[in-house]
Amino acid sequence: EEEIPEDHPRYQDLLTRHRIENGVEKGITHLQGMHAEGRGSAFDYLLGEETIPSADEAERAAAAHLLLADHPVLSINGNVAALVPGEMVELADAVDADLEINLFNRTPERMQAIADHLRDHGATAVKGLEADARIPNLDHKRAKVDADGIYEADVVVVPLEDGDRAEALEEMGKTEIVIDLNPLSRSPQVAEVPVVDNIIRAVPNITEHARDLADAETDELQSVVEQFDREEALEAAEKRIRDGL
Ligand code: PTJ
Repeated sequence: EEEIPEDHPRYQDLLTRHRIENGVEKGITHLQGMHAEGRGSAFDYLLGEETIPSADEAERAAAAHLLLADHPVLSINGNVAALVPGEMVELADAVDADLEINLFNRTPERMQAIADHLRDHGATAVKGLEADARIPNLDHKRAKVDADGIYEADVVVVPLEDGDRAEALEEMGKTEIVIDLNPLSRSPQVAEVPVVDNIIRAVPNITEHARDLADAETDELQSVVEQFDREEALEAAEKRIRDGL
């Protein structure tokens, strides 16, 4: 990462690619994660590689939801672990959330590598390895979650999530915060809070909003939540991308 000069016009994109490559080499990220990254990168290019105002609003609403939650959980896959391990640990600390590994292509080796990686970045507890509960209406492998983690969570942050799982979690009645650069993808479409932003910008910004709102009264947090309009945010992101073409 030191090799990329920070003033390079595509600095963030190069950094992101580099982290995904490292993740694959370390056995953290699935090969498919490279394709996912390529798709994300194309959308980010069209968004101007910046947090657009509607995404910042979504990030503030996400922070408010997390602070209001009884049991918030942040879901981690192979791309998330490679891109923002320390940032996810910081967010979990800021809003008192659990971290749970949940993989699309689940293998014991990758589960372990990611758990170790998160601990190297300061995580004290990592969920997902028990896998003693199932999300209803989802194929067996994708359905595995911890009974005291995602299964019983009221608010879940699911970055770079596949559509089937996002829908199944929605059906369980959870408040879903989805981070995904493609506003037309099914996951942001079903999310209560769709965050259309690069995860490397989104997560630190949610943490910053959470710190800013840390002393807010419940009323104030609720009004942040209520003022956020998901349809408007999705439309603003789509418009920005179309204008970027
Ligand atoms: O580690 P695993 O086994 O759980 O697998 C994880 C991946 C991401 C490979 C798997 O879930 C997958 O194939 O996902 P998809 O269907 O490719 O969806 C990934 C979504 O994330 C796409 O809509 C991308 O546009 C988006 N995306 C990619 N990189 C970023 C992103 N969104 C935000 N920030 C990014 N850096």
